[in-house]
Amino acid sequence: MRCRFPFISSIILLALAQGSCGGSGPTELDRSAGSELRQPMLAEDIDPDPDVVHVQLSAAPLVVEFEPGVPTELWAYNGVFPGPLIEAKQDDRIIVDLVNNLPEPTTIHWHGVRLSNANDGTPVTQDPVPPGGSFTYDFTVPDASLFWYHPHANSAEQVYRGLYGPLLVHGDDPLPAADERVLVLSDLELSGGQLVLPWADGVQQMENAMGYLGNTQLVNGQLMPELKVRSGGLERWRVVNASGSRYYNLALPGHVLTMVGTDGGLIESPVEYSEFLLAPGERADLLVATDGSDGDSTVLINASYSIMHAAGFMPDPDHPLMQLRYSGSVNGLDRSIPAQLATITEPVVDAGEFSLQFSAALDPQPMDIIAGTVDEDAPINFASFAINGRPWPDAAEHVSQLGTTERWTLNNHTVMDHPFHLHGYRFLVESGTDGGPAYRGWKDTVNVHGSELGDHLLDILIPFEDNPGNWLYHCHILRHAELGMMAELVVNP
Ligand SMILES: [Cu+2]
Repeated sequence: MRCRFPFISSIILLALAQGSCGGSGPTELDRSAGSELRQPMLAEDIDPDPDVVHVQLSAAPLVVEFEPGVPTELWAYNGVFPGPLIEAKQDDRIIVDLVNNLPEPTTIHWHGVRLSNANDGTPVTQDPVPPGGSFTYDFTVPDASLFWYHPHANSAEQVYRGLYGPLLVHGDDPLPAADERVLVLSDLELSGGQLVLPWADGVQQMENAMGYLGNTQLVNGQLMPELKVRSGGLERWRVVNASGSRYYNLALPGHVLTMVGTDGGLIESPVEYSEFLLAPGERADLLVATDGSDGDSTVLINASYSIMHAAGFMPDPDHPLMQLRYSGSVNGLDRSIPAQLATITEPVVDAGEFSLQFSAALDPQPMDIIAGTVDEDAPINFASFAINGRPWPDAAEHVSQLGTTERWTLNNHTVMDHPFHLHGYRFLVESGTDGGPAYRGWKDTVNVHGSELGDHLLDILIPFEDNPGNWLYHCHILRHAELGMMAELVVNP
């Protein structure tokens, strides 16, 4: 057994308790409400080279219990849910042997990693791995941040069933020492302890519109876990929204969430939030000064937000995610956060401008329902979602040239939000209908708000610095991507 980083002590303790860093077989861990927050199991590195992380991932069905004695079947990696935490250092080489023990083909996409094209895990880079088959991914990680991995084959279903895990790449940073946690946010629909399969009853228009939203919101696969924090302490939360549909609008009453990093690493300067919105696929690096008194408790909530907010309906109510309990204290901790965290140089646009429009073919149009010109009880037919008017796989491919920088205008011509995700490259948000970005940092996923007026624009700058090949960009509400809101980018060498 060998653990690379003695960095999150609770991971190590948990791994030791299990007798292995990697973990295999069904987990017996308590997932019911009120259990102590666990860290994702650390993936075992089988390569002794300090600059190579070699792990094995087996995708297979897994039975877990959210209520004692009530089995729930998920799909998971290495018998743990969420999948194991892969830890590496910036510029490490990562080798992953995927074995598919699922009843259908799968792949792994390394969300946010600027990697060589053949390792992107999509239908334009590889044939899906059949049941019983295997595939080895081999790439380097040039950026320090929290990334994540998930299938890119039948992904709305496979992610919903539980196939995702975190990939944390460490680098130098100027932040004060803190109690670090990886928080994987996701949701499932449970009924009587059974996983509800939203697609099982044929076409479900609500699921097509909103994605597969679950009634059970989880942190690291746990229901309303408890996290003990210290008075006078500093928490650092590396958060990923691994839900294929749900937005998380994080709020911790009485506390400020200080954002220091986003998808691709540290942002230029810290930004304070009372509510922090994380769209599907996005990550955040958040610092929280814990200044309560011993015995206090507070609840991290997913505060009310609706991806249909532009249309003024279907708000999500507040939902509790995690209990924080003050236990013990620490004095004199240096919690000062530098005013400048990173230097981010804006790339100069020297190639074409590309306008990209998200649209949805709906009948009737929600605007007509709101305007009262059609019966509000009329069934809405969500026929397809599209980029530039043509649903995947019929969408036109966009061709770019390696070594250039392009400005893309993301135009959301629907009333609902869509999280835009670009594979293989990072981008800066330049400006939007709402004004400039709230922070400067490298993104691979960004929420494009819906608009009551039918258009919402966001300009992003994309330097095509490396890794020519065939890439995808799509909405990260995975059901929308499946229904056509996805297209291909070809970067020529
Ligand atoms: Cu979408």
